Amino acid sequence: MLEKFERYPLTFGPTPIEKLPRLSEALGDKVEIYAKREDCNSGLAFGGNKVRKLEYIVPDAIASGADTLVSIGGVQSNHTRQVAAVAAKIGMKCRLVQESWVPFEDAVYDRVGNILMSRVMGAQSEIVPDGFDIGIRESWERTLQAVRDEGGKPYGIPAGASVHKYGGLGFVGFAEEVRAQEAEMGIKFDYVIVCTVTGSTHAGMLVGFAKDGRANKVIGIDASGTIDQTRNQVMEIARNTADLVELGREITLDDLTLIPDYAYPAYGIPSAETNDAIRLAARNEGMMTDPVYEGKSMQGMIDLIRKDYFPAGSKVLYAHLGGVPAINAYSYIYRNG
Ligand code: 1AC
Repeated sequence: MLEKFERYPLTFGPTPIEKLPRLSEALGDKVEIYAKREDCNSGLAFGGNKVRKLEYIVPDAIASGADTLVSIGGVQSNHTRQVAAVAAKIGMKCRLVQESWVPFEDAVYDRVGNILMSRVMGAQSEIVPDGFDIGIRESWERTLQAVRDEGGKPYGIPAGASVHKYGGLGFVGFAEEVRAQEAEMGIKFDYVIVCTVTGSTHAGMLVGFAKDGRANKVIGIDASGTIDQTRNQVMEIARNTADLVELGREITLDDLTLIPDYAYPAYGIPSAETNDAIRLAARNEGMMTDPVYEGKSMQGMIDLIRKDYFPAGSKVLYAHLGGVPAINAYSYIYRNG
């Protein structure tokens, strides 16, 4: 589906799929759980799902003649950390707008984890007071203009690389990769679990799996807490991506499965159940997830298994998108494990 698009390799190659037998057993062996490890996809500052997306965006950035990547996210944004790493790798400057998306005040929230790495990699990171919003932001547009005013040539990458014309392509590639791995493994996944916030990871998967009739088997676990905006954004990106890859059919709301039940109490704040899910995966599989994204999709998957959402014997693929560096900013919660 992606042959006609230029790709700048930033990942190690296809990400591993591993079986999680102890987590499956801890949940009663009702389903077989596997994880596809996007968190181990690259040597660029711990990698993660945005690197896969940026592989299809970087050729456009280079072709534009830009000298500075300008992006945006929360203070502990994984996305901005990955943009900083990619900028360093391709020899561009990097300006990051870090909005105050999360009302959380760990003493070192703005000094560790993602933002620490972005700074070490040379990105100029500016913390601004604006609250959570997954859309196009004035703060980002101001920084694009500031780079121009200083004589630079900016290339804008919106939050999560999502509302970028090529933002969905990387995860169309994920679906194609899964199909190839299924053929090698001699199995087929019945469901894919993904954390959904800015939308292009879910949208890309939805389009990629639409090709074999599994679009609505991609189960998005909303972690934004702004479900209407996230739903609209996923649909818009999916439709744009379907046009780009010439899917050959309309994307409709029936293709979208997006579950709002696990985003509480707010974006970026883990519930007691999120923390239990993080510990269960860590203690049974040594697999770390974070309090903002993957802990919430882990919580959603665990709860859906417990509630028998999946027919017995289903093969469930948990897409581990990365994001663990943020856990350092929540150290007080996990001080005793
Ligand atoms: C929200 C895009 C997002 C991040 O890490 O900044 N996942």
